[in-house]
This record gives sequence, C-alpha cells and structure tokens, in this order.
Amino acid sequence: MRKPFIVANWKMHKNVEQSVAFLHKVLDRLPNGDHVDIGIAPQSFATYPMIEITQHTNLQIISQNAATKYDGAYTGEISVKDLKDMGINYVMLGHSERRRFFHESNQIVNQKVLAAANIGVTPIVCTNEDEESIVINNKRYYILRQLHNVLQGLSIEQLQKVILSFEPTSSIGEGHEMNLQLAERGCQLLRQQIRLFYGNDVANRIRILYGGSVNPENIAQVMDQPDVDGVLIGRASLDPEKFVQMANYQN
Ligand code: G2H
Repeated sequence: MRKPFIVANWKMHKNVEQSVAFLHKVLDRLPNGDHVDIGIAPQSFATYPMIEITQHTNLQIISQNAATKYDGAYTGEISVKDLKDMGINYVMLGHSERRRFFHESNQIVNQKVLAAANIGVTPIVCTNEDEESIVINNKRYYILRQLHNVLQGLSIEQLQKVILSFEPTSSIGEGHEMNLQLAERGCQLLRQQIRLFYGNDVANRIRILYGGSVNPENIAQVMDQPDVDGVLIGRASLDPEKFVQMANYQN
C-alpha cells in the first residue's frame, strides 16, 4: 500500500515569523503519521527554524528547490547536501513555476533530481503538461514527455523512492478549479508510463501526487482516486485552519 502524502507548497509566501506562528497553530492538531505523511515546503530561509521546531514530530519540512551541484561558486543556489545535513528529507524539483519563470529545462531538472537522489534526499519531481495528449470533454491536455527526461539515470532502487507529481497548468493558481477526472487520468497515465518503462514493482510503489486548486472541499474526493497518492497544495495551505482540515481529510 502506498502511504498518502499531503504537501503544502507555500511558494513565495510567509516570512520566518509567519511560518513559525503557523506551526504553533497547527502542530498539535496534525495526524500522528501512521497512515499519512504531511509536509510543508516554506521559503528557503524559513526551513531552518521550522526544522528545529518540528524535529521531534512527524511533520516533514521540504525544500522548494535545490541546485545541481553540492557546493562551490554558485551564487544564489541552495545545496541539497546542506539541506540533508540540516535534516531535510524531501526536495521539490521542476515545479511548473520554476520551468515557466526561471526557464528550468528537463535537463536541469534531471541534474537536480540526480543530485538529490544520489545524496539521499527524496525528490518530489513535478511534471505538468507536455507532448503526449489526453482528451477530456473535448479539451486536449498534454503530459508525459517530461517524465522520461527528468528521471533519466536513476537506478531502479532510486526510482522506487522518487515521488512524482502531476500538476495540469489549467488547474494551477488563482481563478482555476480542480478537474477531478483530469487529476486521476494524469496520475494514471504517469503510472502507466512508469510501468511500461520501469516495470510493475516501481509502478506499484511510486507515489504520485496531484497538484492544482486542492482545497478542504475537494481533497477527500481527489485522494479517493485510485492513482492519486497525495496532493500538493498551494493557496489553500496558507491558512492554518484549512491546512489542519486537509491534513485530517480522512476524519
Ligand atoms: C499548484 C499548486 C501547488 P494551487 O502549483 O503546487 O498551487 O493549489 O494554488 O493551485
């Protein structure tokens, strides 16, 4: 059985004070971690105080990004090696906003994925829409080519630990809504491709998250889909009450 994973992606919101205050509001109301993993990806400077506060809890503090290199003259970058030393177990890579606004190519995302996996930090590899298409209600959605490019070079053992996410551009951000059918279909297609290329064992183990306009009203429905193993939540995760509600979606 794949353990569900609920991840808050705070993007460029909340300063240190707000991030810490949020934790104090939610920590004793989160599930104990036996049946679901919960994580928060804050801005980079807030990871350290948040790690300190959560070190004896099950809440995972996640990095929103990391560099392709472990150290050296790379101004402005974040070393995944140092994230690991700090106690961070997961890093999000290749989010559609990184691709769109910072021109991250599949090749760069692949280098980041390898850097993280090789040092023992689990990459949450985001895919959005690309070449191969699916049609739902006469509307065409593109996915999949990214997948193979960003996973190149990983061993089967590493692939089993990787987490994938499917985020359709049409459902991300303000003014958009989740399309339940597309959420399941996208995650299902990713799993089918993984099965085809890497075999049943990897396909049955790999966790695939859905991201795009998840909120307290629709989380139970999307988590109920057979190929959706978790969610990446942006806007709705910024509110502590909504976050607690979504973390406890099973109750
Ligand atoms: C998609 C998602 C979180 P939101 O980017 O990764 O954001 O829930 O605001 O659509």
